[in-house]
Amino acid sequence: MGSVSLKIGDGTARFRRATLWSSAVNILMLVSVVTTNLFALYAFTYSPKHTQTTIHLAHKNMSLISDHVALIMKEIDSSQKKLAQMEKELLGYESFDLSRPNIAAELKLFLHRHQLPLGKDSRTGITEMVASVGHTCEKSVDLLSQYMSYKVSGPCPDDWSLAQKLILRGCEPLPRRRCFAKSVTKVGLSPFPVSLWKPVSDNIVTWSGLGCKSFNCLNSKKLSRECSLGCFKLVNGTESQKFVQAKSKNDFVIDEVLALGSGGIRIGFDIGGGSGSFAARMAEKNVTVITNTLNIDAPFSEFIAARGLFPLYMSLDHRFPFYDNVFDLVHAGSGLDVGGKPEKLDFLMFDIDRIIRPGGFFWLDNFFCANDEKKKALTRLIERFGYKKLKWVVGEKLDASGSGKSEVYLSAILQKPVRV
Ligand SMILES: *[C@@H]1O[C@H](CO)[C@@H](O)[C@H](O)[C@H]1NC(C)=O
Ligand SMILES: *[C@@H]1O[C@H](CO)[C@@H](O)[C@H](O)[C@H]1NC(C)=O
Ligand SMILES: CC(=O)N[C@H]1CO[C@H](CO)[C@@H](O)[C@@H]1O
Repeated sequence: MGSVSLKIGDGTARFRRATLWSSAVNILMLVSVVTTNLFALYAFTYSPKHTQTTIHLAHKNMSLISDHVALIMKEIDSSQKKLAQMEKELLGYESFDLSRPNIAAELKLFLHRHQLPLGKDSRTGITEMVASVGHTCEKSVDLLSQYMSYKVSGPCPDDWSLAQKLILRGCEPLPRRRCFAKSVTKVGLSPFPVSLWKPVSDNIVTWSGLGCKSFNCLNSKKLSRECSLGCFKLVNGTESQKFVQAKSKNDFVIDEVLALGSGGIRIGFDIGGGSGSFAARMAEKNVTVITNTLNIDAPFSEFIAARGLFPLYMSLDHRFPFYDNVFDLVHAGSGLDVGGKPEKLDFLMFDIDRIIRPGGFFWLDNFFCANDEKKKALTRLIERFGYKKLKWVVGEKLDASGSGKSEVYLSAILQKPVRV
């Protein structure tokens, strides 16, 4: 059991291993079910061949049967324990095995449990301090060890893309490190609010690990639905028209949405916010918006920060680090499409609901529904939350690639109800 290899090669290998493991679990389950049934059959059809048995013998037979049953129960119990153990290992819930070879010393040090000097803490009830690190990190322990190999108090390796790779594999939060992250001189930052629409210099961001080495290059790329062709072009492009000019009936403008909130919209959270223009337009209305982004194929975080806006570097697999009912508005587009099982979107939607205050808005902005079925599923999900539909627009647009196919988009302004 302890032989589960955590060495991660390419994704394919990992997938194959996962499949093998789950087949192993299935086979084990099957075998245990079959054996159990055979035992049971044997036990219950087990009858004396000679009919003129004495009560004494019958008793003996009875006790034999109960011995058998006890044996079966023991078997089942141990199979269940084995299964639970395998499941634990599959999910990566086992705690880190720090005795393995090639574990970075810094990782050991960071993860080491420290007994509280004064014993049990009366307020929290804990007796030892544990370092906060995503349990899924265990599945990428080799990459993690690489990440934790550095010189203490020296410069960190230039490895932000390794860190992001770990995050995308669910290793979040990452462990802390004791080295100095690579820094770039931020020359030419403008004061707020001029900074909101001032082009950002190529020189103030780290380009290592990225295909493009300039914003010009990025502007010619279709990075995502939120950032396609020119999302870093702040002047004379389409980026500056977003949220102030409606290009289709699916586009709502900020003034119109704020008017629905009659002055109560002051703080917001933008999910998958591209280069931060939603937050920029909101800032002009004195609404503070935090933009959630990772640096996938582009230095989004640095760009947003250079505009004088707040980037939150976190994947959508992570519970939002905000308290319940705090935001007046949450804005999200196709970035919400997390894929996988429907429950995955469920978990995300419940977390979004959690952070919106009663009466606050959820602005679903041009959510791309690959097909009608997906639109229906999303609609059903939203309706479960009992939001008031202040606006609800299903639109079709021609596929941007020019294939002539039309695509379905959903935009809505939903108001969270007061639940008692
Ligand atoms: C934007 O367009 C105006 C007028 O067409 C031009 O004067 C200006 O130089 C352009 N700015 C940039 C950054 O391209
Ligand atoms: C934003 O706040 C400033 C300072 O209080 C004020 O002068 C300005 O009119 C406000 N802008 C909007 C759009 O409310
Ligand atoms: C296994 C066993 O001991 N079976 C006994 C059950 O009872 C009959 C008599 O009724 C014996 O002949 C069997 O040997």
